[in-house]
Amino acid sequence: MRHIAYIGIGSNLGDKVYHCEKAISEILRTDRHKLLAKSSLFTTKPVGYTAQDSFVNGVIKIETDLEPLDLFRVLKKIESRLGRKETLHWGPRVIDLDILFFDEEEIRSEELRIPHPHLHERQFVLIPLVEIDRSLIHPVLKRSIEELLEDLKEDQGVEKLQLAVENGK
Ligand code: PH2
Ligand code: MG
Ligand code: MG
Repeated sequence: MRHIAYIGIGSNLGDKVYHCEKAISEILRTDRHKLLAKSSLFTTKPVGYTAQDSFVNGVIKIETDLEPLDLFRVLKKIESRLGRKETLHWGPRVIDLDILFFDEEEIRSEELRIPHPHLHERQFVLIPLVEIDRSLIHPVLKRSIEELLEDLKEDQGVEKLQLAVENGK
């Protein structure tokens, strides 16, 4: 069975852009996933635990033949291969790979929650998502990504990264 998954990518340690790009290429190394869309990368102020460095965040949309728990485990393996250590909850990390949506499924197990329970509160997720699919409907909240973003009035400090290589410079 083919499924559609959206994956949130974040890093706030070391070469953050490199870690995000490396994670994306690791995800795509198998023929079990196909890249359907990739957002820009953004520099973002830390949300939650704020006494930490800024993040680089982005989102990809993939087609996958894995089931949610298997995809989750593959992402955890890639996180640890890239050097992620379990430290503070919401603390600094080399790489964080979160399943945001998986088809229209709702999953609430101890190990995994889909849709990601905080995505609708976070501009660092919604702004990249809007680039990919602004009319995507959150299957639990029944609102579009664009509407969820409009609901967040405060400025959470999300800025598009300008990469020199984008212009061939
Ligand atoms: N991830 C967190 C907590 N806070 N803040 C930003 N800006 N970006 C993140 O990816 C992030 C965060 C927990 O996963
Ligand atoms: Mg996260
Ligand atoms: Mg995570």
